[in-house]
Amino acid sequence: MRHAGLLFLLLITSVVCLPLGGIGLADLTVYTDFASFDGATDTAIVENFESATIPKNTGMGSFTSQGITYQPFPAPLYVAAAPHGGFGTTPTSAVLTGIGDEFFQILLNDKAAKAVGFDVYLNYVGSPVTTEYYGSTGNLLGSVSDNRGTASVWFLGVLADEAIHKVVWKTGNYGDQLNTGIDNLRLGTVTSVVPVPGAMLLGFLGLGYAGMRLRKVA
Ligand SMILES: [Ca+2]
Ligand SMILES: [Ca+2]
Repeated sequence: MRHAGLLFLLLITSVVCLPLGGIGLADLTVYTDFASFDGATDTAIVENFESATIPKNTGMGSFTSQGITYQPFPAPLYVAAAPHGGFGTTPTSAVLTGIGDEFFQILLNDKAAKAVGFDVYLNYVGSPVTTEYYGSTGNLLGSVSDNRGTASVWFLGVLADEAIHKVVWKTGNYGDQLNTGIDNLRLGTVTSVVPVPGAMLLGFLGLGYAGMRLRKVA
């Protein structure tokens, strides 16, 4: 399959915060367009933050929805009902963000999955959002620094060699006024891995990686 230059896959492996003891690095494959991610996975949206059981425009501590737990560090979580200002691109539906700088983690619990994706909202400031992906023992599988700007709602999807149990979303600098956030969290399985055309778009898309290497596709 072909996706005209927008497709690239990367393996990223963490170079920081790994536990001692010779545990092998797990590989992450990163997608920035949904069509390519969808071609390599079988996933479904498990959370769109629209449910009436999720309060809107209200500071919240931890909450659980659809078996998934959302925890702030420590500033309150906030599900912004649309339309809501502060994002680079104004959401058209409810989006998970935070009061103050957005810094939260998502515990997938018994929905841990090898394929995880979501929509990404960034802000005007241009400070990157870092997402981190953890395995069953709290092992860091990899991280992505996302600084694609405000031109769109972006997609970010990762595939891992082992189930992802936790996703951490970190941003700082002006998050009290300018929001970042996620929507349409989707989980599922890996069905195939498609070839990598190259990494030339990395700088263009403003993505950074910890310990990047390209995957050789069988
Ligand atoms: Ca939504
Ligand atoms: Ca905020």
